[in-house]
Amino acid sequence: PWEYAPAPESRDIANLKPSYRMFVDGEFTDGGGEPLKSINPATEEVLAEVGSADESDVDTAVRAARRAFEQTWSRMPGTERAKYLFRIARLIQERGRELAVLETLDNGKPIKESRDADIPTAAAHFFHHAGWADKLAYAGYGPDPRPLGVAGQVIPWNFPLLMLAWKIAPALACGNTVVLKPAETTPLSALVFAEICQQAGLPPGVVNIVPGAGDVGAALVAHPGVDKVAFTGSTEVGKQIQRTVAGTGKKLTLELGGKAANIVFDDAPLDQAVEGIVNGIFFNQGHVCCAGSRLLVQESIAEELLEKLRARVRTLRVGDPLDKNTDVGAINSAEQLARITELADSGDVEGARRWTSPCPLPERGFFFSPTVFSDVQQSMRIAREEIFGPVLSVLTFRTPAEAIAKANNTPYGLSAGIWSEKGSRILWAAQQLRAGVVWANTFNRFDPTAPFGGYQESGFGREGGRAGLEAYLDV
Ligand code: TXE
Repeated sequence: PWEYAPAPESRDIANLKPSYRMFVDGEFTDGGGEPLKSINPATEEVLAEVGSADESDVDTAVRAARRAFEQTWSRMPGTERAKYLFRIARLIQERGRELAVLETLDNGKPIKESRDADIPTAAAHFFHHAGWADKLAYAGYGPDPRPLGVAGQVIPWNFPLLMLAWKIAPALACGNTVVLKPAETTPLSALVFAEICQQAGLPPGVVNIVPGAGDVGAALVAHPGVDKVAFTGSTEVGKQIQRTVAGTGKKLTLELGGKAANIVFDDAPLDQAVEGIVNGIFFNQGHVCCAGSRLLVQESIAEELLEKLRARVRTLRVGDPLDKNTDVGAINSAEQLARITELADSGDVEGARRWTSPCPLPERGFFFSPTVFSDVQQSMRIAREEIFGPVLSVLTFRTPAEAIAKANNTPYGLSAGIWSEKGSRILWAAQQLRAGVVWANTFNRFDPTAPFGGYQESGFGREGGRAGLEAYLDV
């Protein structure tokens, strides 16, 4: 079995400190909450202790954000705000290596993903929104769209820095100030981002970072000084937040779970589709809200496609996230590993056929083998519930109409994929699918110019593109 030998220099590259503190009103300060321990999920070792906020810290942060909103940020010309956002974007690039290694240590994702996807895409979001800051009058919302005020933002652990960028960049571009709570298992890159805000000379109070568990998120969402709430996380917590916010006049956007269908028609370019299926479910260990977790394949090609798919999955390397050759890293936490294991086991009990990649797993850390379930029925839990792990459920269909019916048979509606050589079929299917994002002959493509968001229980509101600005403006 593979031995984990953490490269000692990785801690230096990540500039890892023994402890981190919350960031409020331009200063790093001790929080009043019980400190968190951030764990490297690939080794189970403690990376750092992180000061946690309590309710009174949340109050201080919201007041600081309000002051900054009223006295500086909302009054500043867009051209000036743009300069700060450009500076932040450049600093993310300059500190990209440090951030990538830190993100991989804290989250467990393969270094090639944090290096090539998370960090550059986070920088791209700041560049993109810097470009909007002085052009809001051209966004199509009338000549004088106004910022909302203080944004309370709660993010998950699957793309810690990238989710922060999706939330903070548009908020700042539009003239809002921010109090953001990172997830309790991955707070480190958000606190390095706070250093970047200082380095960029951002006025105090414009960005505040309050680490903590769900109670800190709940206090932030409920705070009367917050004008807008943005949440990415589980559907269950999203529903709770919706109830908290109801009747308060706060604006709300929710980006929740998904159970995306990746549909392969009989005329699809199969080798290309196999790459897209693998990327769709094994990218970031499947900790992706828009993961292509249900493969719908036309019956006539199902056997051939599955054979190609298994051959490809066999070549995936599971293991040390810091190794540049690793394709599938560590599961973010013991809790998430337990959730994945329980749901996968339900697949066995309900009669699906499990196939597991033969790649040996490390002895320490939280790992789960890439898994493909075939003979899956729509009624099974593995076909209905979000697994949020490297587990693919394969279903078949005979006609295009049946493919659409099965794809839409879900309470979610975040994303979908279509594989076909026929343009007319792609356009037809994209029209029929109830999903906020539809990819054709590709999967998991993200770009700051493209709005992202869901239908139904996947939430509402869009992030990215012109539509994403709407969430942070009174129009
Ligand atoms: O989510 P939570 P968890 C799904 C995925 C996963 C499941 C559970 O299926 O298996 O959710 O993950 C904060 N008020 N997704 O438990 O609890 C919490 O501290 C305010 C999909 O990690 O929703 C963290 O910062 N905030 C998803 C954030 O919410 C609260 C990404 C997300 O944690 C809170 C993550 C409360 N009452 C999980 N309780 C996606 N859409 O990408 C918790 N939080």
